[in-house]
Amino acid sequence: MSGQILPKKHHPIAPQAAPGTLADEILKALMFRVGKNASVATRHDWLDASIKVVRDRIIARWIDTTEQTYREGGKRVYYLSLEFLIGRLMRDAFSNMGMLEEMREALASLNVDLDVIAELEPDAALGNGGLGRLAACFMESMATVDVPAHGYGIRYVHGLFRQEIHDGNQVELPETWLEHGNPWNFERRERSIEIGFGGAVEALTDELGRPAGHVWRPQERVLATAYDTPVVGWRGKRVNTLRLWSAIPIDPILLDTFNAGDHIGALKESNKAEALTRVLYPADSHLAGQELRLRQEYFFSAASLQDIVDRHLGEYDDLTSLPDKAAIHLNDTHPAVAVAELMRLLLDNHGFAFEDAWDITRRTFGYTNHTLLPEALESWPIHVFEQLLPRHMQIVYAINAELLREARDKGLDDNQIRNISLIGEDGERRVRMGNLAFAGSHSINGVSALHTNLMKQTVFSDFHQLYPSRINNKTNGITQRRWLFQCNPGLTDLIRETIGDRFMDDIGALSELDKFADDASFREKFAAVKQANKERLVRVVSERMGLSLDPTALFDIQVKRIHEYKRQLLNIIEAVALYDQIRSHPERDWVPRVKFFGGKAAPSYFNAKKIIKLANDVGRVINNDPAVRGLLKIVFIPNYNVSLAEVMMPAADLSEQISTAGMEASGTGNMKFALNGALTIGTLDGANVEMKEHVGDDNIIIFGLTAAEVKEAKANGYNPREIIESSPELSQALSAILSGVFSHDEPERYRGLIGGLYEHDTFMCAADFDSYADAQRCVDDLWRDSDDWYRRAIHNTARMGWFSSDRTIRQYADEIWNVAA
Ligand code: NBG
Repeated sequence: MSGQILPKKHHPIAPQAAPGTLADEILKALMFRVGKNASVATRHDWLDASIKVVRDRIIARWIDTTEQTYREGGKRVYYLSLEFLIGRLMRDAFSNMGMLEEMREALASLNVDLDVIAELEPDAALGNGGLGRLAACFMESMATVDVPAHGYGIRYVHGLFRQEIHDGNQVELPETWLEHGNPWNFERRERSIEIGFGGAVEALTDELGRPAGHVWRPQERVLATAYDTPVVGWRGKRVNTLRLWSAIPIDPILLDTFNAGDHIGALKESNKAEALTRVLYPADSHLAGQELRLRQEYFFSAASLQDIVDRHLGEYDDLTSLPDKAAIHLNDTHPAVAVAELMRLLLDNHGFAFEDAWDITRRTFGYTNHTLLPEALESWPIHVFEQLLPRHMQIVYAINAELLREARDKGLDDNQIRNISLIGEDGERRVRMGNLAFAGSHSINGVSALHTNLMKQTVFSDFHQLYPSRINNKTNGITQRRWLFQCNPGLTDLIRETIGDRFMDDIGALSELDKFADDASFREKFAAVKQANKERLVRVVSERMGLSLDPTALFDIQVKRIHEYKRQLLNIIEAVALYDQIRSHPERDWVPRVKFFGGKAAPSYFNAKKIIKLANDVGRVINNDPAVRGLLKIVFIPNYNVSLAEVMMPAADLSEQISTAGMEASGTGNMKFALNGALTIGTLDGANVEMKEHVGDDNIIIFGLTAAEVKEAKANGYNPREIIESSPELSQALSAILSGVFSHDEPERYRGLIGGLYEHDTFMCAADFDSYADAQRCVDDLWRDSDDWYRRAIHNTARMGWFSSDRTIRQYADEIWNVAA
């Protein structure tokens, strides 16, 4: 609850500030824009007033940059994404405007602690995980490297659910980030766009009875209203716009129905419209499948395209020049229907011939693929698609005819043609959104070198043969402003003291830190910063969970969505094996470790929820066993989100990036940890491969099968039972779990999850177990030599500059969008 900063009786006189100072501005904002006097202001009021003071300066730049973009007439980037996992914005904005310290002091002079009010800002969780957070990092980097860009998405009323753990189980509760309003949002009622669904298509003829195009007559309509958030780049250079759409009914109330006495029925339309943008689908790398999801996808894609087209026509005569002035980017297949929508606008509203429309479309769109997991590849049953978007269905067929003709001309065989078709014919006929996105784009990129290569060999191999120059790689990145400067001020200050400020504008200069790895006094300071960050995490765990932890132990962290391919299970099984070893060999010199887990499971993902329960069960037993003497602790921190990540990344000694090779497209948490000086234990998967190249083989701990070996093992009849039986440690750990050591109340609880590993270990936990356990003991050895450990940790920080999203965005700008950066 928002309390008062000071109890009223001690505070009869409001704090004063000299005229013209920042503190005075804050007081004025409190008075005239929040409507409160300092003596009665709540913490939320102070937060609101502080944001408004800085916001004014941002708006001034926002208007400047917008005018400048219009004046220069350059190309703009439009980043379409169903998810933007932005988290809190205050620190980001203050810091990028260079006002963080000034604001801190001004507030302190008014007896307000900036860190305390910062905690009250809601964490905008309009995304699930890596894909949504990447979009947020990209927005900040585009503003920083001066790319004129708009992000387009949905303003969900409820973002990703809040997770509580009750008795070891995940419980999902609604997230209400808009409860106190949102000072970063500007509602643009004037920018309301009508979006249609359903209905029928009319084929027109001219006076001589010849075909003259089509009109779609939708049966349902809703309005998309824009909410804009300014996105400030580093040093406030450029301010771009994140435009999120909200659905509102065209007729808020059906008065006739109401007057006839049906009060609930009168609100039917209104409820239906509002349901569209009410919740974010909580599925990560998994197909949501429901019609409402397709409605969301079309709703925001269509609104965004209308906006883009209107802006273009406000400046240019017609849409022929669209590809020269607009680069529209599809963040995964979620907005892929935009390809058909642009075709519809060009054909039906602007009279283009099919070939010309198709040429404009393909030159305008780019598409990023973020996963190869078959269960995540979106497709829609023809009847669902057709009923909701009848005109788009016709257009998809027309595009498909053209595509398949081209493929046949180029000599692709029947099987290949089946694979590239926009319509899947196995079983129920479905529209394949990945194929639509591919066909409609001039560039298709993967998110790490390995993932891009696998894309060429697997999902898009036939497309790759047809269009060999379209697939390219853009390895992901993270913004160092949030993921170093803001979340780790201690380390940032130490780096500045050591190598100066240059790295803050040119992250490449971070490499100057490398040589300090051999400087004992620097290592000591680096270690002290890490220690302080670990203590901060210890405080958070103590406050939230009432657990006390030893901050000198090795902090081993795996935080990310819970997914079988990410193999939290492998980590837990190894912890169980270690537990057994500690009990059997108490005389050995065990390294004290705390294993942290955090992450949300999709509400319908049964096994992922079991994994959460297992982590909690195992933790309860180990943490309370006196024989362990506190040498091993297992902590599952509830409700992992961006704000918690900001505390955890700087506090890690060891980062767990242990997915089955070939399955994690890139990963970005891996980058955040390493930048903050954690060593990675990981497989050769996703961007880990490139991280190894950058930080050096000695500074990362790699284990397990490679992607090629996983494929080969599977092809050769992988037999997990055999492997389990030949590994005493693994067998023992699995038997312990199966026999109910961690689930006395329900001994059979893990029969499915663990018992299943013997028969079909899809994610190769058994195959990689011994190698993983060896790697963990190797980590223990490294940790024992603390000088050596920190030497490696420093190399990690110093060599991670390449993984900045500024680098990624410059590559997109240069190689895909063709805009200056
Ligand atoms: C995720 C991948 C991650 C990757 C992010 C960002 C989806 C569909 N994909 O490995 O699983 O880092 O995208 O590219 O969420």
